Amino acid sequence: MDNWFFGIVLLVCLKLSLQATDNGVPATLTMLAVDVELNETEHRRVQLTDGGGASTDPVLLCTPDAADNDPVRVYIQAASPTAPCGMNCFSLQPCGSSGEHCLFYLPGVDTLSVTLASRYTLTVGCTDDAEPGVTGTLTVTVISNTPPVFVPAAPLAVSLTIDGLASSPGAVIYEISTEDVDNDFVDYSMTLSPDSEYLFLLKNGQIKTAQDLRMFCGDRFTASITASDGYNSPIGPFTLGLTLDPHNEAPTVTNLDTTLSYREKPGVGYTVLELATADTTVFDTLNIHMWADSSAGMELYKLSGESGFTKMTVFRLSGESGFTKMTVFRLSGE
Ligand SMILES: [Ca+2]
Ligand SMILES: [Ca+2]
Ligand SMILES: [Ca+2]
Repeated sequence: MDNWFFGIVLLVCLKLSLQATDNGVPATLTMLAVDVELNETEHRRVQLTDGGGASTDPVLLCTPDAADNDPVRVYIQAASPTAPCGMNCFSLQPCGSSGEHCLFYLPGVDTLSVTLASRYTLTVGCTDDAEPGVTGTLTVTVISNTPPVFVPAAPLAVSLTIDGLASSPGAVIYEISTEDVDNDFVDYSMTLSPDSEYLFLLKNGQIKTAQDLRMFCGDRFTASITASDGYNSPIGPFTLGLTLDPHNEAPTVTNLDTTLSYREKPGVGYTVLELATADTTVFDTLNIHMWADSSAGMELYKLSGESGFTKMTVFRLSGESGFTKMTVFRLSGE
């Protein structure tokens, strides 16, 4: 047993002596960068560089003592401050030539916040685990995220006139453009006045017609567009004033509002009112809709005829005298 025990001790000692020798000469640490940058909104494992160098630039060189050539390793000894993203947020990995190491940010460990800590000082070391390690410092500057900007930056209000009678669905009316220095995806949001679905906004910033603008009885839209990179408050609004010239004029019924009375039991089909419609821009048809304050009213009357010859007739006899309020709604379209 004793021989086995001494054998094992001898093997361990031999192995240790092969790994490192304490000859009093430490490994050498050469700092290749002293200040690297990190985006506040970084969500990837990303290599940190000084911003001006190549993306593969190492930050330090750790070389063994030439006298014993013991294997060496690097380590992060400390980070200051320790929160909100301390030394666990960073990792040194071999890269480039022998002994060179790159610094990586590890996402998901903690949260970066320029407000809480805009700069970390990392104490990094190089050692062969025999002699004392040698250390250096590396500063990580956290770069705040910047909101996008509209391109061009001004004006933020543009007026545009288009032919409202000659637009086809899907036509590009305008294109919003933005720039984000952080290369964040910029999301657009649009509100339309009057509130409608005649125009829509694509993710690429194009504003398109959703349908033929002849269906719109009006001469103006105002579109308000904001843009957000998801990290900052939305910018804008950018306002697009869209004038339709020429445009589809809204139709009118010139003999409304009115109150009518007629003799009792006039017979089904009796014309209560011939609607006097007027529209300077009628396309295929002029559609007129009607509804009543009560469902009973809708059972009593109906609209018939086309375009300028629409009339309101008795559809069913109620057998009672009374008052029914009817609302007529005009819609001009194809
Ligand atoms: Ca050594
Ligand atoms: Ca941004
Ligand atoms: Ca019209």
